[in-house]
Amino acid sequence: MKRRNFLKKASVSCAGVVASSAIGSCNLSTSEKSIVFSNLKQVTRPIVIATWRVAKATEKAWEILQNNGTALDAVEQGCRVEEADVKNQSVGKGGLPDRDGNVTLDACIMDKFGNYGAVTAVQNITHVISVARKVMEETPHVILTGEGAKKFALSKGFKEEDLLTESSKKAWLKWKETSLYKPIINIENHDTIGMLAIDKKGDISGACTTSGLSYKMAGRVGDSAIIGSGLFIDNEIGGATATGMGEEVLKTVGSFLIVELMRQGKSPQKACEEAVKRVVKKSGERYKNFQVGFIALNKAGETGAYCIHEWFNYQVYAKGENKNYKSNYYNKPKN
Ligand code: SD4
Repeated sequence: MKRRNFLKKASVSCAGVVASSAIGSCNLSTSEKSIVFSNLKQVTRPIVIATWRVAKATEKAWEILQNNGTALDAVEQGCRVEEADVKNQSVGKGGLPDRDGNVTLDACIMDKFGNYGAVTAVQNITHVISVARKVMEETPHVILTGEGAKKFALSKGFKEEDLLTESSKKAWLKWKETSLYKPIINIENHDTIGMLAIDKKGDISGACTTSGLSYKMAGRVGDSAIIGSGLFIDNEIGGATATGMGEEVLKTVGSFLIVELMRQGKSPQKACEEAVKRVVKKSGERYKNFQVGFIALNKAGETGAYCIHEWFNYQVYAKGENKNYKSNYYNKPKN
């Protein structure tokens, strides 16, 4: 029988929907009753998954989930860990600057209701993920950009800070010697954090925060803050988030694509693979020179990850264990 034929919708009986000891009996939340699950043999929750090696961020998120916190609080707080870490040169304070030497940040967040908030091209504010959440919860808008986003952040009590650390400044000055704009796969543009979590109630949320591509043109905005591209959440299905060359993710609306593929019955793994193949196909030969990686999580707590080139990895905190995994990848030598 084809996998698709296993799909169960809201109307099926409880016994048909959950065969998991993790959930126990038939006490399904409203959102779970309308879920299209691809595989319900086992339901894992809470769970958090994030791009790259971000053990401290997933640990923070897990702590919140374990204490009955919401997935939304977990992903926000998890992302803040990387934003504050000056050693991470792709996120928050310490991020590599644009070609003019300015650190500009993009971030977005989505909750279980499908609400979305984002900020783009923000300078001098470290915790842009929290500003994005405030845009979502305290304004009639979904995206604020540049000076307007900063003004909003300051009005909400966020602190103005210099985000360019000595080591990022040094790297920028070195880059300026040649000013060659050639993003190097997995090196310069590494470590944007995209995080997805399911809480004890079974609700999913996601967040994504980045300083974007290093030495980008001033004003450039990538995928990370854009709904459907860098992040997408549907509480009936699951979520997905992206890392790598934002222009390519934007052109394929990769995270939305993955959630829609899961809706059609694909596992998170198969959905990530198909999205990467879509990016590759659309790019002709160019894919050889850029990296794109996706992670996904469905409502049953199944995870998936796939990327174009080797060396993308991701962090999962589930069943009390915080582990890093190497992602499978597309660009393998063909015999
Ligand atoms: C961007 N997708 O701005 C981001 C960069 C990234 O790890 O993911 N870096 O295009």
